[in-house]
Amino acid sequence: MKRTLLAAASLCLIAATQFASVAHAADPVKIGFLVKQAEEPWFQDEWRYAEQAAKDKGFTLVKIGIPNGEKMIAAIDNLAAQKAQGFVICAPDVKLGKAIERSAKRNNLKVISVDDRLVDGTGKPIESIPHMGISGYAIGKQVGEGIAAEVKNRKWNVAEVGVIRVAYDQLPTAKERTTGAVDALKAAGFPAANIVDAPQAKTDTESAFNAANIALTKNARFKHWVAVGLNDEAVLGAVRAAEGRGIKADSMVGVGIGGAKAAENELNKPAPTGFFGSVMISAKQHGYETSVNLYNWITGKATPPAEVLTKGMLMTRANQADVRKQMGM
Ligand code: FCA
Repeated sequence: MKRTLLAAASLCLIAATQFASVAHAADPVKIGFLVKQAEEPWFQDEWRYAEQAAKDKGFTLVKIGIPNGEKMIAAIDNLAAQKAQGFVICAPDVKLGKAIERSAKRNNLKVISVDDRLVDGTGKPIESIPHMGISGYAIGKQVGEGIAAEVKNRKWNVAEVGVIRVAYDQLPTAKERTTGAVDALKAAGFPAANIVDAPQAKTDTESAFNAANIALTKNARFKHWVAVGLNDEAVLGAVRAAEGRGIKADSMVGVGIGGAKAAENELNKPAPTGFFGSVMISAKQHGYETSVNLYNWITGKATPPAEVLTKGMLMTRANQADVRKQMGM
């Protein structure tokens, strides 16, 4: 009798375990999409395309802005409490990489990074976290080449042109981008002595404006200016600061990186400004593909590629419709 009961009990246990695993497989997929600067048009676009992926694949997307480390950890814990299975993240500071890895592990969540590659305590990329970012140096070079071509077109003497590099060197992708831009300008004949660093405290327009203002005040000797930075906001800040000092569209060539709403608004103002163009990058690829990669990983369909680096295209007033079309935006 005892034995029959035991056997029955273990059968129940097996059935229960099987039921549990089936139920688990059928759990609705929920993923988080965490971004450092939710108000920035680039991140709004990423979210929009991630929503599209959620619709196409039938999962739930939870969008959370994480302006600092504390909010980020709270968001990850919150996702776990909501029974999410993973998240895509652009962290407020890439040095939080190890903390992210730990809290994802603790909560049994899969994680993919987007835009900004996470690093460990020694500054090395964390290879175990799949990543999609832009090819920063190559895209920076496109910025520099675009500016150099326009400066040539305007027949400016490069010796009289100041280069504002709105800098945010603590973020590796930012440093790669502006280094690529400056290298291309140097290769086009711009004197190294004309490059003026303007370090920004944050990666938004206001911080870039403040940084550029100081740089312009200290370097009144130049006749013309060009500006580079990690994103459109950085270059817009420099353009606005220049305008404030009477340096307008005929004396400034700024080229940003991004091509989202901020650039679109600027390039469609009735009169041209010093914001000459932007290297458009693909918010669609970054938002849509990272989400689908994570979905496929969670559902056991495929492991995500370890690293994907995406390309950009120079967009100006002259070719913007065509670039948007070619980038599928
Ligand atoms: C970084 C920048 C953003 C955007 C993104 C692709 O996260 O801060 O503005 O350029 O890379």
